[in-house]
Amino acid sequence: MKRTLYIGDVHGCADELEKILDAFGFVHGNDTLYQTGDIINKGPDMMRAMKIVKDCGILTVRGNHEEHLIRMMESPEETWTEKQRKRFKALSLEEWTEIRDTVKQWPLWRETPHALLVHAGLEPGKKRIEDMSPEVLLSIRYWNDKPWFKLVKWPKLVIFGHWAKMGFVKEPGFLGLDSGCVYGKSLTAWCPEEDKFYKIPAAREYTPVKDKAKESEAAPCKVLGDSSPNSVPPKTFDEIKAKISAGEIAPADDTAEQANIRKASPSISAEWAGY
Ligand SMILES: [Mn+2]
Repeated sequence: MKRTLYIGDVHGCADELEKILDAFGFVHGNDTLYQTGDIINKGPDMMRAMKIVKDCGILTVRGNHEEHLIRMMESPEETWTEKQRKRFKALSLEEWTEIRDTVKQWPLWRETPHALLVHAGLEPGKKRIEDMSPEVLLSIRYWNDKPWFKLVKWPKLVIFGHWAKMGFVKEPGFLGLDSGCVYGKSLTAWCPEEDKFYKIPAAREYTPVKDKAKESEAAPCKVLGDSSPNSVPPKTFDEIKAKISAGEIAPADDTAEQANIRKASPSISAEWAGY
């Protein structure tokens, strides 16, 4: 029997990725592997995780971490944030270039025989995925303070990752596979032919769950301009989210579409502004 496996977010957890393929009994040339994106960053061995993706022909989608890498490497080094510089030191330029060239080939979503596969989720209120903003597809969690999948009706099963804090999600029409392997929880995968879940516990906590507020202290605001020049610049992630929600911070070339995203999900705008 030909089988399929949908694998959650890996973040460099190459051992757990290998183990889940073993547990599944992956047969090269017979079985099809899909994955929810975010193969890189945070974890112990992203080069090996990338090699497994390549060797096993895993069909991935682009995650926010892959997209951030592409955009960062295409922008001048002096515009990089401290966080980006720190991350970049994990590998050599040659290795990053190899990864960048690979992940550029990964699509934002895939239509599969069983599902629509996307890294973070879908934009509520839109019928066609082609009309949705890439930043939303790559980063959405909450939309007007509700989980996005509570606000979306889709004709096909939607398989996604990205939301480690929410963890494994199984709701009618939606399957969330990021169960936080890199945070010491587990790597999860689903086989539709067997209707079976595979779960590999993380060998350890590779990265502590991040405190965005701390990380963002004094982070420069790269993209969004502050429309109230006398105000105190925001220092924490919560502060910038509040300012974005209130419309106090907006890019000069604002569009109605961007304004809608900022209002409904300020954390998406904050993330893509470099926070
Ligand atoms: Mn992600």
